[in-house]
Amino acid sequence: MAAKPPAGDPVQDAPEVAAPQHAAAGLPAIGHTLRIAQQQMGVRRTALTLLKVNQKNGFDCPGCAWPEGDKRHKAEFCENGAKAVAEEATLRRVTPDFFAAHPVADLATRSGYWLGQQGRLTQPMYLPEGAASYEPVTWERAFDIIAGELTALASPDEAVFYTSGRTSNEAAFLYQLFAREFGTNNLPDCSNMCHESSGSALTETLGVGKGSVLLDDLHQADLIIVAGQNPGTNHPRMLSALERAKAGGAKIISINPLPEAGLERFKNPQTPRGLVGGGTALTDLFLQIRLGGDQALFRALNRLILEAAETTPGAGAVDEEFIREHTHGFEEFAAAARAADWDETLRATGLERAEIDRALAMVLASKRTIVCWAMGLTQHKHSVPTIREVVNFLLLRGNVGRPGAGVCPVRGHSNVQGDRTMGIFERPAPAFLDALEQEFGFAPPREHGFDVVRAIRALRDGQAKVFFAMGGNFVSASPDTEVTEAAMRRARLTVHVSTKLNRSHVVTGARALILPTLGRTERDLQGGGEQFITVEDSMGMVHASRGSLTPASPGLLSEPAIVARLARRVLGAESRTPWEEFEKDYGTIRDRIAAVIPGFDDFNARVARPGGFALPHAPRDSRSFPTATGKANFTAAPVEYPRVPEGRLLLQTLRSHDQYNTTIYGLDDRYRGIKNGRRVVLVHPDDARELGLADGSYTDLVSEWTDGSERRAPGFRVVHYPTARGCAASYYPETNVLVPLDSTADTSNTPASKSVVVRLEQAHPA
Ligand SMILES: Nc1nc2c(c(=O)[nH]1)N[C@H]1C(S)=C(S)[C@@H](COP(=O)(O)OP(=O)(O)OC[C@H]3O[C@@H](n4cnc5c(=O)[nH]c(N)nc54)[C@H](O)[C@@H]3O)O[C@H]1N2
Ligand SMILES: Nc1nc2c(c(=O)[nH]1)N[C@H]1C(S)=C(S)[C@@H](COP(=O)(O)OP(=O)(O)OC[C@H]3O[C@@H](n4cnc5c(=O)[nH]c(N)nc54)[C@H](O)[C@@H]3O)O[C@H]1N2
Ligand SMILES: [Mo]
Repeated sequence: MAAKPPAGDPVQDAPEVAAPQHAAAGLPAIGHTLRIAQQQMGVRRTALTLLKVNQKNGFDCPGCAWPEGDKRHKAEFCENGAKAVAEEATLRRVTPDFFAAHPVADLATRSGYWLGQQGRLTQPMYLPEGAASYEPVTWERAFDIIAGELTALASPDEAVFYTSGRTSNEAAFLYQLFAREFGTNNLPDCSNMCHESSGSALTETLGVGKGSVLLDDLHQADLIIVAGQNPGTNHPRMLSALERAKAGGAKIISINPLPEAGLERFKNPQTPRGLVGGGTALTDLFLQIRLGGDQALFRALNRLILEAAETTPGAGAVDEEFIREHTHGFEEFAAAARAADWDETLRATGLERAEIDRALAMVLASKRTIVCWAMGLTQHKHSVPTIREVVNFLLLRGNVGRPGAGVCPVRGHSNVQGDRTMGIFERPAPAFLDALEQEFGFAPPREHGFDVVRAIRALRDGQAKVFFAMGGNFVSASPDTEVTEAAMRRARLTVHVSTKLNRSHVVTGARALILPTLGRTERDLQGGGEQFITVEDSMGMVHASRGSLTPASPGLLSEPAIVARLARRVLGAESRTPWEEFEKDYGTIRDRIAAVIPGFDDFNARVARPGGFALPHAPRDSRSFPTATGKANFTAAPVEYPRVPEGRLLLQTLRSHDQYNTTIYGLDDRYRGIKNGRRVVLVHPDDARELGLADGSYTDLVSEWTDGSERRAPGFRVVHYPTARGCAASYYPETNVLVPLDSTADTSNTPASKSVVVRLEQAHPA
């Protein structure tokens, strides 16, 4: 029973709508966890597997990148982590017979949900040019095919090597090493679509593109601002940290166009009060901001803080000593902040002055402030200046580099931060390349490579011909689905190292390969014995992860083994890198990581300690800032916010409670009151009335881009919902078709998935 996927395509999208909820987790979360887990794994495997999640001797949850505390619960996972585990540890299998029964043309008509529900991939599969179906292929032959295409390229820069953020440190390090020995920096990754804006803004202002707080800082904070993030769904374990902070007296401000249930109230399933009582109210002040209004809001707060310092000097509204000793650019910033315009602020944010004054009072009362954020801040045209304004806000009161304070970009994929640390980056720092050259004795390419958006353009224009993906689901995760799919179809060869079937396997180049791999939950046995891998969480903690389940199929190879064998086959005798040794014993990879990457000295010894170790972070550890000026930089960008023409709405594309990015677990979004369907658009009742959109009616979403082009996603059920005025929300990836490829954030080039100008067009029956 458990191992059987649904027979037909189950996506009968027929949304049913109830009132949104006002609290997250509690008993229902446990019920949902067990139901989904048992459907995929059966009862025994569910119990065995879930007890290993995030334990010191277990595996790192393949869900989000939220850190584990030092004291762990017996069940250190959440409902959505359990769903992620169940997806991977499922007993369902995709065999060669499955591919024989389903030609690619058939698979291309299936939903992403259906494809994912078929189970784990079991064997390498090959789609020859012009063939209708994938056929089984040996690993040897698969590597021959890839090597043939790669060595036939006119330049190594005609190949693209994508990474999704689940890849281990060991696999990521080998993968970038292989790409660079082959001769290219074309290493786009999911980060380009995710926290790239955070990385860009933080590197420039603080000198380190990562968060500056540890878990204990959250517990010690006086004020935590959560902006553009929905932790109840996407980082549920963060709610425990917020609950603990509240118990210590912290206040919480949430800034969001949507009233997200998880931020309103948390019923901690680990405590009796959370199971049967009312739980803990989390948010003290909810600022229901318009999409893209955050830069204006933080600019206004900065103006008010400066004014408070002037009207009551000596009261410590700004941290003068910190500003003097550790920062650069204050005067220019202060002039820009003092000039903040109230009319513009209120227009951009949709807030009232009194609400901003209430926030100010809480800010001034706090000695230790943390700002947490995720995609609501990173996926706009002006995301980089927005995050820089958040940094200005924290610098003003000295809230960087002291306990209980700092920047906290909350990462998505469980090892997306580690992958970047390992060198998965299309614009590597010269110092990193120097270290690589020194250690491995080859000259790495110095020219910058393609990020995600540039890779799509290169494929579209025929400049890139081979696309290789280490995990992920590139065609569904990327913007402008039609453009991206057409670009992919132009490739000579597309290769995906994957655990599960997805749309990227059926929208292929002339030839295609699927290389099935081990997941986090599985035992990894190599020549040198049982191996473990390492990951880095959102707070820069590095620790080991060990799978314990028998692999889904004997036909799988681990990611490090795949890269090592491919490298040997492609690079041949020319490479002096000991690929074979790396494959046998991952400890030898860690020794090389220690030699190349700062902060990893004694890597093997330190990662053997339960709980792992923290990477150094200069601003956090010593208030030193490795920026161009040697100080923390204030910046003074003009305030921007999206302008929406009459009769249009600004659409954000976000996650439901039942999905992991492009992996759909189910068709419900419980906290938002939506069941049994994903094609919904949430619209404020007053906007809906003005636009003549009855609740329950159906509409097409038509995006309008500045070059006059239009994109359409048909058939969405209108849901009257308490979002901010002028704003709408729909799920990703169904709406990626609406996001123009050229609509990206300045500097970071991240697709602006949270600000799409749309017209809602209803079919009027004749
Ligand atoms: N279960 C589960 N966990 C996940 C994922 C998943 O898909 N499922 N994905 C993982 C990944 S890769 C990532 S990056 C994270 C994503 O984590 P989130 O960033 O929480 O994910 P989104 O669903 O995109 O939600 C964006 C939130 O920001 C708000 N928002 C949108 N625009 C704005 C804005 O302009 N201003 C403000 N202030 N708020 C705004 C939205 O209303 C929403 O609450 O989660 C990770 N964890
Ligand atoms: N419109 C819109 N688009 C977005 C976003 C948005 O908010 N709105 N968010 C963006 C963000 S934040 C991100 S991070 C990207 C996500 O982009 P990706 O990371 O590319 O996409 P995922 O859906 O996480 O990838 C899922 C696939 O990964 C494979 N997989 C799972 N586990 C493993 C493993 O252990 N090893 C290997 N090799 N493969 C594995 C499975 O085959 C699965 O089908 O999407 C981006 N796209
Ligand atoms: Mo992400």
